[in-house]
Amino acid sequence: SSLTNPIKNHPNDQVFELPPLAMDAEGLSQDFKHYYAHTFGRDRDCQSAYYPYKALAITLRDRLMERWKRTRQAYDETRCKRTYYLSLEFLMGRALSNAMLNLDVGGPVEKGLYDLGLMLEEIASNEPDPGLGNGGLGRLAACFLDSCATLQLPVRGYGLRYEYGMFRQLIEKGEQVEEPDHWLRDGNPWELERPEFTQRIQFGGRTESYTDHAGRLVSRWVDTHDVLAVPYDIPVPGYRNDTVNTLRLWKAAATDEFDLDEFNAGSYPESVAQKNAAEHITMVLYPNDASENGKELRLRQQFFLASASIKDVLRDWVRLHGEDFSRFAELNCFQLNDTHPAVSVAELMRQLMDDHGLEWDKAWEITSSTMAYTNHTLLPEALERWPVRLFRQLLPRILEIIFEINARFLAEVALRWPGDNDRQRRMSLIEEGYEPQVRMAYLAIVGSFSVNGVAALHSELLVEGLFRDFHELWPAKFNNKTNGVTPRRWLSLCNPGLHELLDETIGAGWVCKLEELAKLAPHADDEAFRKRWYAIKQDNKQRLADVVGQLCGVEFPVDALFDVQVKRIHEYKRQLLNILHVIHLYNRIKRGDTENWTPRCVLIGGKAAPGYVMAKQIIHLINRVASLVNKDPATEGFLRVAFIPDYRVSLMEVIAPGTDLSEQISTAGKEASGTGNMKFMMNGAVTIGTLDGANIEIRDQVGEEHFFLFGLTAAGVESRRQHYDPNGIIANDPALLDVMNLLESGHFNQFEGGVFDAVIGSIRNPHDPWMTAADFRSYVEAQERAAAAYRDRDGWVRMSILNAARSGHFSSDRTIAEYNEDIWHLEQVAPKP
Ligand code: T68
Repeated sequence: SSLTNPIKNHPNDQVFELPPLAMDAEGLSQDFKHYYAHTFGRDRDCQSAYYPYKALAITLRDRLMERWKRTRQAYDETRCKRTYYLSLEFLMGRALSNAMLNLDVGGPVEKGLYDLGLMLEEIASNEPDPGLGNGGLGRLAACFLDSCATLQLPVRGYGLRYEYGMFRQLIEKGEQVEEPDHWLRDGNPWELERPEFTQRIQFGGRTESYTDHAGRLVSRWVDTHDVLAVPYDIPVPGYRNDTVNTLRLWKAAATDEFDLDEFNAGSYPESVAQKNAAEHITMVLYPNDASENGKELRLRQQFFLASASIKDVLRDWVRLHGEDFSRFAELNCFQLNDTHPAVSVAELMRQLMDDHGLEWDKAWEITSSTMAYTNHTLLPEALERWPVRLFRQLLPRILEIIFEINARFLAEVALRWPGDNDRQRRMSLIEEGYEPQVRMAYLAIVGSFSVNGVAALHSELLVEGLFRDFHELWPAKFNNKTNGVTPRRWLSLCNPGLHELLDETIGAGWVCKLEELAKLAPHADDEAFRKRWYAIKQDNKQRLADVVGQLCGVEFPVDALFDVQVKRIHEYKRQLLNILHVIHLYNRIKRGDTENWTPRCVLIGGKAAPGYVMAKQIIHLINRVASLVNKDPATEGFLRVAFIPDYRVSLMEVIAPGTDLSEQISTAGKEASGTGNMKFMMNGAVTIGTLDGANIEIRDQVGEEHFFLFGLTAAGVESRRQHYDPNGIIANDPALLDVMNLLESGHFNQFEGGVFDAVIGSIRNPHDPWMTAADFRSYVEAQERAAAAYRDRDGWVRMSILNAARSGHFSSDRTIAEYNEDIWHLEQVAPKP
């Protein structure tokens, strides 16, 4: 538009001079009433429970808004270094109670509403739980943003504003059914649309060479089909420190141009319909947590995020520093959350060269000292490879740049290992073959100055295996950053009872210095303290039991051991091993082998990728076992089993505090880190687990006597593979044989012949990559130790306290401090008062 903003041209800042907003009960409830009645125009007759929530959300957002502006100004004025966290997923969870906690207005809000005759909890329950992520990787990004704001680090998240988040999971006849999650249907009070920062993103077209003004022969990208990227900003408040950082999510929108050829050919509707395709880019989150299916739309999403975010950063750079990029690398860092945004390496090169006129060497120096890459998996099926053909068609200019990066990189390899052609082939960014592919992890490594894994074991396995050649070439690039979770959401918010006891016992400092939980340890010997700890746990178990009752129709008595496994359903995570143990317990009950029995309630939850047949079969099996066990009168008082549908962030907020035993039972070497394990530990659950991912560090912290260890080690798994004989194992283990007999006789699928054949068959397969049978015996024994330990109530409570006390290391504040110390090197910047 040719009009300029009259406020911008106004000679003074009067317009922005507003008194700070009230933070007391009276002022808050005034605003609440104002928004409810005046802004949304509702009254007592309003049928929808959503508007009170919305009015409260806006009331709080106003308080964030003033701090948000001051934070932005502080970052601009100090010209500080910044980091951009690029992720296809941000699994933020609900924002309202988090905003109240961080603004420190929980008490006043509750009182203000109470004085109006309203219950805060009831209002807050109407907030949808945004599911813009699959699982651990997306939730980690959310915990990291929380810690960055709390540590006052200038970090901005960049992601996609999916219209539909993670699907909603229903269980029908024991099977998973997916339903679309239209979470934006009623609007989102936490987002601020910023159309003025819209970017134009190129796709398709072709490249052509031309001679630039300096006489250089250069390439350019032409005849493209462009899509607009419109940013929506979400505030990320720090804990009681006036910092509010930004999560910027891009929405795809069509340009208003028409395809003139089609238009002139008279196919107006077709020409307009094309626009529709553009908007599909941010329509839906891909629901795969551990495999890439090579869909074109997914690559479009990845490039769309990379291109829009980098353009946004470069525009800001030019605004503050002009076209001089000499200090760009010194003042900017991109952290790539897995390879999903790895195309950023080539896109930053492209923008620096094609849009800002830099030469290759200068652009490469900047790119390769600005990008940092975090790996989240060792599973080969999760490693991204994109067909060269797809790149050529969708991103021809980017492919040219990748080829050039590869040529220069391979020249470096040849210099270091002359004549080692096999190494060249192994390390090439392009995997040759019938369908040549771009190896995204290699692009990320070559283009980054830092590569990290997410737990000590994981980072070791990376440099010994998958990235061995690269580690040999650049050992200093590789490092570990063990994951963490935010103690604000995962202790303070989700466990108010414990929160209060902690404050009273060790002071309130633990919220931002979680190591201080160590001060709890001596209290484990204090009987009165243990009593209170136990009482809080029992209350939390009741809260969980109520939810299980509502959602599963299964009664969980709170004096039983609450044994919980919640996470995405995947063969490597071995929910199947868990259910084999349940069947074993059932078999014992039926045989009358119940002496010294510990009553147990087993809860399992998690989503299967819609195309993952085995995972869906596992869910089906769990549900069949659950209904048979629960309805058998023999199990009364001994065993209950439930599958909780639609596992998500807001459910975990009830589950973690109410759990006694945390199941972390992946095949060793397969779970990169795990983060649910940390949430459980913080809330006083004891872990039963393998030596995998961060379990190892959890056990190191809490001490082996307070952790139920079982199973092969990662090295043991690999050496066992050669001569793995599950059928021999089954034949020699009467308990496992009984379990297999029950399964194979169709006991759990009486009227559904064969439905579990694949899953049952996998246990007997000598090539079973997850080696479920190998760990069965040792798992059952660890479960027996756990059950015996639970019967000693005092001993268990002591263990529970020590687990929480030793969980300080797993705060994402510690993780982020390490990222900053070793990779980002940001200064803390506080907004002016
Ligand atoms: C998880 N990865 C790891 N991936 O499995 C877990 N993948 O061990 C780790 O604790 C966590 O990352 C955080 O580091 C994932 O969650 C995905 O969700 C994913 C999504 C798309 C494609 C591939």
